[in-house]
Amino acid sequence: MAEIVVLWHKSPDTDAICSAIVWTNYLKSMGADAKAIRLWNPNFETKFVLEKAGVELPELVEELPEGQKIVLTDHNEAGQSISNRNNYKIIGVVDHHKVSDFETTEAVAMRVEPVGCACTVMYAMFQEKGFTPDAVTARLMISAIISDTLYFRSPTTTGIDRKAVEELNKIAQIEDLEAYSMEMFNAKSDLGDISIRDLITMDYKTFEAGDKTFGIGSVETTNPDFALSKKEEIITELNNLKNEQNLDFIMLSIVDILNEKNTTIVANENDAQVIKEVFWAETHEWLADLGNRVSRKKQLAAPLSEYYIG
Ligand SMILES: [Mn+2]
Repeated sequence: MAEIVVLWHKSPDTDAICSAIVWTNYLKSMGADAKAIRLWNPNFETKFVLEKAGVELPELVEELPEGQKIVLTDHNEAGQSISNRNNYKIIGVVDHHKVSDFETTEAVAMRVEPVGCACTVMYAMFQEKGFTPDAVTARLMISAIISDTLYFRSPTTTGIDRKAVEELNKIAQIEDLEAYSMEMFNAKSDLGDISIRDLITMDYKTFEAGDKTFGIGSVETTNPDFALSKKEEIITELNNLKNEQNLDFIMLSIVDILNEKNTTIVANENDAQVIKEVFWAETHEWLADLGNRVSRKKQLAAPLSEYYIG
């Protein structure tokens, strides 16, 4: 195993995987012996991005040696990370999420910024070191930013994300970014014969707030009807997952990327009540119209955390 292993998070999205590969390239260009490994498989959008970039998926690894030095990208919370994380030595984090239940025994190189994408944070760090990413690395960073910000539609988007894409594309030279973003979103929406459990957990995170734990899945798609047509099965599976994971609340948001609209599948009466209190939204036939709340981090997880912390 390499000296430093770079890890993405559970239910990885394009930023998780691209940021881990990008950061591995960064560490290597600093002379470090680093390697990204695969603990969880990519979604259809990320597969498309890697294929287009001509980048191989990192090697699948089931277990790491005890005491392995690890770097986390696009996450810091334990629940989203490799299990038994305390058996390893976290030496670095590059992220753009809230910091929570994060504890180390030694100092760690931690960089967290409130921008739209982990790759945007990395771009700033490249610049500070005077490193210019190669064309493939630049392409991965652009793809991650497009994915996380829904091509600048999400309210998590900052001017820094836009600037990063503009500058990175001088290197990557993607001819039509808008068209490329559509190809990415269509790839993500082409769910084929995916199982209901995979549909829910493909882009799924659990959060701790006070003494409560809740789960939020998100299906970002250009074809919301596909997931909505499976509502009944999804409700059953949401309740199963809620029981298995001992959650206080669960929801699955079907996010229509192009129309910036969130229709959320509600699993039971209890969760409908929470949705009413937190988002002021009524549930009809197990669906709640959550309007333009397309960002899980900013518009779903944050108000739910606030609600549970009180
Ligand atoms: Mn991200």
